[in-house]
Amino acid sequence: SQRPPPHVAVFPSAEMGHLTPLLRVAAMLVSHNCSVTLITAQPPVSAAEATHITAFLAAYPTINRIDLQILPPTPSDPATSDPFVVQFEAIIRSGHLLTPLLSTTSPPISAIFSDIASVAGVCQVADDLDIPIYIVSITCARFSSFVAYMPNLVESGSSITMAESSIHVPGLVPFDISTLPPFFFIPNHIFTNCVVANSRVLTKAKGILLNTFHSFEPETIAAVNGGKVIPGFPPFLPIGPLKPHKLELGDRRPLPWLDQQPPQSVVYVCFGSRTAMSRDQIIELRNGLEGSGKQFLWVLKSRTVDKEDTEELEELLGNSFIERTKHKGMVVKGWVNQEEILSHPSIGVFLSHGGWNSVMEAAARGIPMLAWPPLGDQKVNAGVMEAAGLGIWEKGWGWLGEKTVKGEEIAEKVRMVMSDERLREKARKIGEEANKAIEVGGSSDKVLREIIENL
Ligand code: BUP
Repeated sequence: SQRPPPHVAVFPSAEMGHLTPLLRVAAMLVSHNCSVTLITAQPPVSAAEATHITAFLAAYPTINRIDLQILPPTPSDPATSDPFVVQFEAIIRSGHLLTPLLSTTSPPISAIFSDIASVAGVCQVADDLDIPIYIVSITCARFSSFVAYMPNLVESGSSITMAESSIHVPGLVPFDISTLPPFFFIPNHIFTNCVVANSRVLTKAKGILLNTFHSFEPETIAAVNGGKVIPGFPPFLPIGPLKPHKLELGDRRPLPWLDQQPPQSVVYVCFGSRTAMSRDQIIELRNGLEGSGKQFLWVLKSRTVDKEDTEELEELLGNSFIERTKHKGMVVKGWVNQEEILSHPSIGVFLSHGGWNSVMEAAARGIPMLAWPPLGDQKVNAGVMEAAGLGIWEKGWGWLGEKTVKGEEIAEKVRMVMSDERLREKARKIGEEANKAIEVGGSSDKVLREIIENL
């Protein structure tokens, strides 16, 4: 007799960089005939999260929805004013509220797929319901391994000691401390506390799904799965690059403009959904893009949360720049469909913050990158991206925001990366490997099928 299809509860935490891969995993489960319930933490921080959840559920009408009203934030922590960090902490604290919501569904939930950022809050739910928990990591295998090893590194107060210039994790190339997020070294930082709480429960998972593919990070995946990092640790399950879900969201104006540009002629500039650049750096980047002489498409953000990002382009860039460069470049504020843009033949290079979704989206299309990481896992991501051969990370620029990088330097680097034919060829090959991995019978496809069979 045929088994009923598995019913998977998928639970994203906060931020577009987390919501996006979790929604993609949900869509992949649906395409493999699973029943899916999407748990949404309410209220979300950004307008982008709210619109994407609504549009996603409309596009996938078979997906069931459960809203989790999260507990109020803890009284403001002086260590952070970042609303996304406040949300991560509140979601973890609210995780146990899921047990009654998930115990009454029909058919019963057969597994939870939890965002790595909220797993400390939901692992108890999996125990209560006696179902397996899978974790979806939103970063590269290398940073995921570091996080997995963190309980061995932290002192009381959850911070890492900065005793040496690099940190050794068994089985892996050492981590230079300058590449790790500075908040890892601050005692009792609210976000580090969350990361450590999550990392302490990772061993409860059946496996850790990763938006990467085997040939992009072969050594790290082999080290973890060979038990060299943490003996007996749940397997890393590389299933990426995650396939885009079908959502027609975002400003469509760049597309007709891109249609008019020659192949591989445009620098696409986007620093992710939550990186606000200082006024000074915006002006230098503006000068750098103009000075490079290349065509550019720039998605500009000046605030962390999109709802507050209300300054007009003219205010930020000046009228004369917009007038002068109107045939050379396009600047937009607000959400674009990045996947669609990266798929356009006119894109030559992606100047990016190195958010892991962005790296995988570039890899899937063989687009060379120039990385300039502002925070979190992004320096480690940039290092992985560069080591794989997909692009360049200009380490001398430091964390984006740490100092103001001059326009001339940016212009020079952009010209250099745009004219690097060897890099372009290498990136093209990576694109081929990425697509092979997700084809039927490819490494990522096989891993995904196995996960679903085991549900
Ligand atoms: Br901005 C922007 N359109 O306008 P990352 C982003 N994206 O489609 P982040 C758009 O959001 P973290 C836009 O394609 C990617 O899938 C983009 O994720 C998409 O960076 C996602 O690249 C952004 O991981 O997240 O948002 O900074 O802080 O978690 O790295």
